[in-house]
Amino acid sequence: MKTLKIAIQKSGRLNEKSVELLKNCGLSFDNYKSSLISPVSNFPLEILFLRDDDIPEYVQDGIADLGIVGENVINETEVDVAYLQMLGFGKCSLKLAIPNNGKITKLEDLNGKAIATSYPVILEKFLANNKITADIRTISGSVEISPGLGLSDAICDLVSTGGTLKSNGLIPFGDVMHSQAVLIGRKGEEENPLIVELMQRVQSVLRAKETKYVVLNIERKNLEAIKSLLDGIKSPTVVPLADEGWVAVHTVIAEKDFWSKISQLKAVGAQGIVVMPIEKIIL
Ligand code: PRT
Ligand code: ZN
Repeated sequence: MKTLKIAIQKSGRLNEKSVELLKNCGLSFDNYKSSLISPVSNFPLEILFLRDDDIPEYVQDGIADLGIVGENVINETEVDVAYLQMLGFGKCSLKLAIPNNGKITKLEDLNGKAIATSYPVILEKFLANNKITADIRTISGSVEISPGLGLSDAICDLVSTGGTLKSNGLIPFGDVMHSQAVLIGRKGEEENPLIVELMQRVQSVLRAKETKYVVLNIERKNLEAIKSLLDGIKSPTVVPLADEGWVAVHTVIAEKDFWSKISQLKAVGAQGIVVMPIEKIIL
């Protein structure tokens, strides 16, 4: 079977998490910063390390079969690729931002203004959808300093913590798009058995990330109360303890509900709660 190629960012914000995801999928490869391509020793796959901007086109054109890249880059390059899996990292928003001087107060105030961005394609569509005509100034980096230099009246840039906007005296002024890293492939190739196998591995890693394994002790008489609180993979595993009145309950809990679930479990008498990370969940 033909060896697959997956393109990931060579260095930058998505590199570490992309490598970690592939390693957690059980793929064994060297992550040398100097190499552009790294063979996987235990799966028919090669990893291409690229600038993120090139990844969508490489996948669309078939140079790579798969890629991991931010949705913002996919939209900006206007490629036609299949979204195989949202990956939940690299989260950010493409936002409009303005100087805090009160000159712009509503979206229509951007008419006739200059907006600096590295995302002219996305911004142009957003402005057209909102019937705004502005002068888009494309800048490849340090967009946030352009209002201060008098180069623009507003900016449109990626924001995660908001710290960069704040330190440049800018305030967020509306979301253009939300973005996160996504695993992409070529359209029509989704049934390739190697891609299917890899997708199963990716999904089992993501599922495990979203859950914790929990073991707790409870008096047998409180077991029903606890069962109704738990929505594990199937019904929880119940193991008798040496003391006949007590049992140990093993289950998984969704990370997002974790703290509220733990207090509910304690409220119905759970004791000795042990929480462990899960490596993979294969359904
Ligand atoms: O070299 P290469 O071209 O591969 O990398 P790059 O420099 O183009 O991209 P990189 O590594 O900066 O970002 C890769 C991807 O990470 C982006 O395409 C987004 O999908 C995602 N991402 C997530 C971000 C951010 N968060 C982010 N905060 N990309 C950039 N930023 C920048 C933003 O441009 C601004 O300068 O961080 C600054 C704002 O951050 P806060 O935390 O101060 O708000
Ligand atoms: Zn880039």
